[in-house]
Amino acid sequence: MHTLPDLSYAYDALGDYISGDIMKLHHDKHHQGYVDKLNKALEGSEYQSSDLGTLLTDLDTLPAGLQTAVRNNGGGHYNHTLFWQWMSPDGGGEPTGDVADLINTKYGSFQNFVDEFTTQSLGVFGSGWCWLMPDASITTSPNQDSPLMSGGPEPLLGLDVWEHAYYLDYKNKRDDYVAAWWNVVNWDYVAERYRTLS
Ligand code: MN3
Repeated sequence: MHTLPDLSYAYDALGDYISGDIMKLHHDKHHQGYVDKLNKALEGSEYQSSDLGTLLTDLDTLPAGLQTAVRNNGGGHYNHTLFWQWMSPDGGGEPTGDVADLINTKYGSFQNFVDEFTTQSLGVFGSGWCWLMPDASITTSPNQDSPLMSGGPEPLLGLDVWEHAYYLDYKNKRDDYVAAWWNVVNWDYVAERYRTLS
């Protein structure tokens, strides 16, 4: 059984950047929905206790009848579990150390990176995610797809650009949401991932 992880901070801890109303809806309803539908899809199958990352990496080898449910709901569970950790009430600012070096080497400056990541986030048509990968490249995925599904490594950082992530606070203004999100990015967690993934 897959379970919904608790947030490590209060629903309203991200202040005006992302409201408690959004966090509660996003975590308790949307993420819970992915977990419930994933469990329901896997019920009675031999994949019931399989590791989620393995299911996503090996998506193509699953029975055809399971692939869509695991792609959408397993991907949703996986992406959101990371997303809560990519934000923190103590977040924002700029990365330091190895992550700063990685970004500066590729983009010249932190601001250039922010501009490029923002541009790609705004360019996602409909619902999806924007990712910073361990090689410093920026990629996007539609829906709840994860870089794992295309055989890629795990992302260092990701941003949910589904409307459910911002509509209550920002209506249709994804650009305002992305601009606000930089103020809560948990660079300590990104650094921890970089140490283990690279
Ligand atoms: Mn979401």
